[in-house]
Amino acid sequence: MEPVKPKSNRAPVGNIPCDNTTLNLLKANDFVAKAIRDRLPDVLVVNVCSSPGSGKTTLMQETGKRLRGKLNMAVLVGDPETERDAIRMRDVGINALQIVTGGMCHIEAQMILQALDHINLEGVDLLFIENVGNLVCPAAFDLGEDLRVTVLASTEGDDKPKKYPRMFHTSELLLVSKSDLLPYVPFSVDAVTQDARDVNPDIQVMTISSLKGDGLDAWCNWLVEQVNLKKKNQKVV
Ligand SMILES: Nc1nc2c(ncn2[C@@H]2O[C@H](COP(=O)(O)OP(=O)(O)O)[C@@H](O)[C@H]2O)c(=O)[nH]1
Ligand SMILES: [Mg+2]
Repeated sequence: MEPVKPKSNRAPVGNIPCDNTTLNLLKANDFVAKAIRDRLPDVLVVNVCSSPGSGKTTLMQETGKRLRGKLNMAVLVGDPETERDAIRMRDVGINALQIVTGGMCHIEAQMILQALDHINLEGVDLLFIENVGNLVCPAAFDLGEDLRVTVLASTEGDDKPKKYPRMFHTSELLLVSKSDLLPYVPFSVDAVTQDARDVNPDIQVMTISSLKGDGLDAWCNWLVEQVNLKKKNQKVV
């Protein structure tokens, strides 16, 4: 698989075209995102986005269990309030730190940069950011990640990519979660794949169930491959 372009190579986000000029509203965030990339040259950073409840934390727990002994993983997890998700992850032995946004609906790069001083990343190959549950605002904020993954549960409807296009446009991978519920809900994986590819022809799609384990080997193999690609690129550079 081709190495994926970093977000910084993409068209800048947060631009409002005016008559004769463009206001780069998110420029400050992009500077901080670059500082994060510079600070983590050999750690693969994956920003996991979704609506609340699509199964991000459960996926982190299951991923941590499966990657044990293969990769060293850590998670920064954002929520408007509570430490619940970090506690759930630490309960299964994952190195996790909660970012409480104080009501904010997304994580900004500055929060990640500050959090890096409070988590031990020695020997870590893979740093997940579990973003605040929201398919709108997080899409606009580059967090210095290498890859963006959007999780969409089978219970959320297969019509979301065109309603929330920026999230799908800026993601490398769409994970259709809760596949164990597909027999019970009106959700077509083919339809959501088509919708997502209309928005972003390069997006990859995988179907998983963290509850039953379906698709998790393919997901974990993809992560290992991406970590290796990042390390190789590092050597080449
Ligand atoms: N049926 C089913 N339920 C799941 C699956 N993954 C997570 N859940 C449930 O979905 C709810 C939300 O999960 P959570 O991981 O907290 O989602 P988050 O808000 O995106 O972090 C919880 O009740 C989970 O047990 C799955 O693969 N299948
Ligand atoms: Mg969560």
